[in-house]
Amino acid sequence: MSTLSATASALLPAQIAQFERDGFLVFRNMLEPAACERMLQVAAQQLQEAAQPLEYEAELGYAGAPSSLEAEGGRTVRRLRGAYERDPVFRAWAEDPRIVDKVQQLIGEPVCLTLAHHNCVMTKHPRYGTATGWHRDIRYWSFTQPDLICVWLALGSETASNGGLRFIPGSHRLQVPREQLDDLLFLRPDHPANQALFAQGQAMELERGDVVFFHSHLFHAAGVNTSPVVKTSVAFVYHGCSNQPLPGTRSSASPDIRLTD
Ligand SMILES: O=C(O)CCC(=O)C(=O)O
Repeated sequence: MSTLSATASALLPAQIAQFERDGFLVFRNMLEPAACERMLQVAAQQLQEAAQPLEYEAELGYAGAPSSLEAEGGRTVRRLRGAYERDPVFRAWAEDPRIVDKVQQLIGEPVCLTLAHHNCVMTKHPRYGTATGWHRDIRYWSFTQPDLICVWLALGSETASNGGLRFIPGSHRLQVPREQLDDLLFLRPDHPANQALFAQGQAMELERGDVVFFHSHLFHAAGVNTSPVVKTSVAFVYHGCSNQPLPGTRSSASPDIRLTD
């Protein structure tokens, strides 16, 4: 049985119940402004240098993305990948006991960090940054159990107008028939049965230093950035150490970092 470190980061039973019910939990002002500022500076510098590994909007190919890397806006970055190894400030955040202790309580066992996907600084650019349809993040991973937790840190204000996240509370517990999803596992915008789900979507309003924990089965989406400023967030994903990546998948091809005993 692993123990929580002696920090003031334990969750209340009501918070655990809220996560189980809604599939997400928001913590206001969790990271200090100076650390957020340092991360923003590093991200801006590495964007400027186009420091690899990067993921471009053109590679994702969502609606409205540049048609190729050579097209106008083709080098618009979606993710600064490999955040854990980009700079100590990101690694320290990924391993921050305030996160790890909470994840451990939510999943009830020792915590591992997967570097297989997310593990990134997410940017949403005013031009060429695209909206993301309703999806579950579990599409990115292959684990024994579909129970991973994304920890999303806002480095600035995130609202509906700059492409902030939207969640469908409780949707992590829904069984959704395959026909309501498209080939990439997005909820089909035109499917009649999805309309009631979309109507339940709630915009997350985050400020610098706010953190949201959400379950990998929670349906979420995000819009475009109509502000003049790049929206920048940090996303790491955790799982219980007994929940192992499936052999031969992308999830098992990247390191998994054990963060608790
Ligand atoms: O910022 C966005 O557009 C959504 C990000 C997201 O949900 C994802 O990449 O899985």
